Amino acid sequence: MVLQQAINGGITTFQFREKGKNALSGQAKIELGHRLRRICKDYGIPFFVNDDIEIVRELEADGVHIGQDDSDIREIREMFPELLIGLSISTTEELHVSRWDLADYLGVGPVFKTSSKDDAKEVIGIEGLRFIQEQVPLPVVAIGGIDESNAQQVRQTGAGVSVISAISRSEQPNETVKRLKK
Ligand code: TZP
Ligand code: MG
Repeated sequence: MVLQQAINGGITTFQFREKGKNALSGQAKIELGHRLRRICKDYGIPFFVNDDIEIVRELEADGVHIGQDDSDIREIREMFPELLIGLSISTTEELHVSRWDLADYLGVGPVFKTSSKDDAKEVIGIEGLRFIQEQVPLPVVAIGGIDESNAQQVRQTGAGVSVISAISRSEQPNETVKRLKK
């Protein structure tokens, strides 16, 4: 399975993001979450839940990641004072209207063109990524269209790298992760 192979390749964090077309819901989603959570626990990989605060406790998540249109970060911080919280930021405007100071890290992008998110905002490029990094004293994890051809460029900014399709669609996720980290 992809997660197991990605762990073998050296991923350092996993986010459970079961959404979009053909996504599981209800009990099936929770069951999948438990399976993935188990694997992460076995390998000491921090497990984050995307958006769905209802399943955070049940899956004993280490963190929650929310976007601009999800629950208010103030509520999330109150509900989960002990968890890590990530907040998505796509533009400087979003920074200005967000309580990013309540987050532990920012997810910034899309840095490059992506086909994994239907409602992705405009591509910000490496320059946009750097610009947002300069404005906040928080760790930044870059997202959007990151693959083997551009991961190094992203890492040079000091940002972390988060990836969906380059790993999940790879025939050899293990090798892909190794190359992404080179
Ligand atoms: N947020 C901004 S772009 C994106 C998300 C969730 C999708 C990233 O997926 P991929 O396949 O790595 O481009
Ligand atoms: Mg979201």
